[in-house]
Amino acid sequence: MKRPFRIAVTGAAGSISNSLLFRLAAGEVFGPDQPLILQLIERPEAMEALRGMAMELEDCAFPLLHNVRLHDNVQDGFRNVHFAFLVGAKPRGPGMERADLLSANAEIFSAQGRALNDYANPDVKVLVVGNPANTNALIASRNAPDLSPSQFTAMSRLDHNRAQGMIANRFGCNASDVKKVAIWGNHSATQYPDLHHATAMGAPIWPELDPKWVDEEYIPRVQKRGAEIIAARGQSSAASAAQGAIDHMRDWYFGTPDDDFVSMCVVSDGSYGVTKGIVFSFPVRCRYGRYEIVQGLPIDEAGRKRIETTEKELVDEKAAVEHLLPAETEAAHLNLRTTLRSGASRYGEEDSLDDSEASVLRTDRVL
Ligand code: NAX
Repeated sequence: MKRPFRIAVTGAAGSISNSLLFRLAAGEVFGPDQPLILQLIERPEAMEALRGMAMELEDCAFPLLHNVRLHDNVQDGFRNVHFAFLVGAKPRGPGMERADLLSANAEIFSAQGRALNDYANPDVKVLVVGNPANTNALIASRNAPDLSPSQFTAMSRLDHNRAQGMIANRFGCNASDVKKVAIWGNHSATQYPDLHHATAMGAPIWPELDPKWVDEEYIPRVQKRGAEIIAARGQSSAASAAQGAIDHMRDWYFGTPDDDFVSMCVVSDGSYGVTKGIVFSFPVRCRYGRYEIVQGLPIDEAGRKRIETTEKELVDEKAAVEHLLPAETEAAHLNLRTTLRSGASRYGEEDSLDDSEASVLRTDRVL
């Protein structure tokens, strides 16, 4: 039997996790033969809700679920983890400006970056879902001097899937027949969903599309889909966000198909002229646990302008949290090469799978 992967999930009692955890435990991310230990992290106030979640996980009797550990702090929660889903974040409160939201989350994610640096497996792969996801990922990465910036990513896969699903709907085909859509930039309303390289059932779709429909209907709809869902169901996307997180991590780990690419927010290495050192969504291909930004895609004038708009938003976000970005990690972020780490099978000497620490609430204590 394989040794278990340790998976940390923050915000584990929240809505996205309510879908994500069960599908993780069922083997949908790391495969049907990969045992898991879930290290679930919540705010102290939410530990009771988290215990409820752990009981439900236990009640599923998942064969792959080796253990569930509940933590109210990231130091214990990130210990020896191979993968981390950073889902929990501070939501925007009434009257809160975007800058306030950025700095409230900046504190959370700088502490999480430090804890990942100090306690996680050195090959940890990190996916930030909690908003503002791109800048949160940058803050975490900049606070982890011993990890590579390429180990930190943020999620634009939900946007990518939305972009793909809407095209499938328009062309009357299955979503899996739509390939090579791309999301550029921020996971926000400035993102640029790009159809220039997309195909449906193997044929390029751009010649079939009315540019007015793309500009005035399609792009705004993808950009504002989150708000459209909140208006319709009174709650933000949860199951589809969990699906995006599953797809992102699965493809990072197992690789992308040869005839397709996916969108991931990664630290910019200057590809396509995008400012280095911001976390920006690019089309990427993954192989052997590494990702590589797809190079050489033609970008037209209108696309270039859209990329500049979303890039500027991320540069401004970075400026707003500059005081939380340690100078010592700047060079690593500005001189990034796409030589990325692979593998998720490194186990620390001390990783004895011992669950006896006092800080761990074992699920059998709550039953
Ligand atoms: P919920 O409010 O349902 O759950 C969030 C959970 O995080 C809560 O249980 C809360 O106690 C916990 N939490 C907050 N701060 C924490 C901390 N410092 N440490 C550990 N846990 C903490 O939100 P949910 O709907 O699950 O959404 C979670 C995040 O995903 C939000 O920031 C949301 O904006 C973001 N989203 C990101 C998306 C993306 O594509 N990148 C799409 C979906 C979603 O909007």
